[in-house]
Amino acid sequence: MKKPVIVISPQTHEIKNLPFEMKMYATPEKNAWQLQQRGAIPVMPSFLSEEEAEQLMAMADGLFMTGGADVGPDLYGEEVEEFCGEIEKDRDVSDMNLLKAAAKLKKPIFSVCRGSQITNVFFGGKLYQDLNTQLGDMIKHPDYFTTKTEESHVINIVEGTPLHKLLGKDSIGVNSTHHQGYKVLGEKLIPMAFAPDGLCESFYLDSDDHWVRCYQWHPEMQDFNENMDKILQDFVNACVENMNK
Ligand SMILES: [Mn+2]
Repeated sequence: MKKPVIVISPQTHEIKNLPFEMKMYATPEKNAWQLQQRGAIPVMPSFLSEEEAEQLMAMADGLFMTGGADVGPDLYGEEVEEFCGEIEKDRDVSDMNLLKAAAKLKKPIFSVCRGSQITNVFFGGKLYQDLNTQLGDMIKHPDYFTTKTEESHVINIVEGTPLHKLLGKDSIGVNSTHHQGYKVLGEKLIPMAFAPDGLCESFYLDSDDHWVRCYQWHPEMQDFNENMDKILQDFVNACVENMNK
């Protein structure tokens, strides 16, 4: 049976402890593994131009936007504040090109962590450059001391949203390794879940013909978790449906 092809947005990774410099395009193994074991063929390109991204997305059935460095505030019309983290400019450009192509061709988009933040920005949203500095006393979102497989905080799921329909639950536990967050959601983006401190943690695109689901946490890292299983399989199913259209 033919399998859906899913494009994974790449990041770069510096290999240390070599006698020469080596930078690689990379993605955590788990990103590819989660898609593959659910019946998809994951592919990871290099950073791409607008034209290249469109040609590639035309051959694919879905887009997985991965986590990583901070999104450049210039993309949402703000100055870089001192509390903003590391920015990878060429990655920002490539990510926006992939999103533009997927949106134009209406390929399903599934985004996690930084991927969800830049997806929000792509649709016209804005971000907090640092939650603790800009919002002060909140629950611990940059919870780097737990492993990503553990639950850091609860999220409350909005009734009537695709996530609520998918899981049939009002709240679940999620990991949390983000220090930035959605400040303003983009046009036609509807919140699906909130943290107990009121921060939006998930949204979808209000559209009949374009499947877009975004999560501030890392469902792909929470192994053997019934909720994350459903969230990930939901994406692969959307890609299969798109492939068979
Ligand atoms: Mn969080």
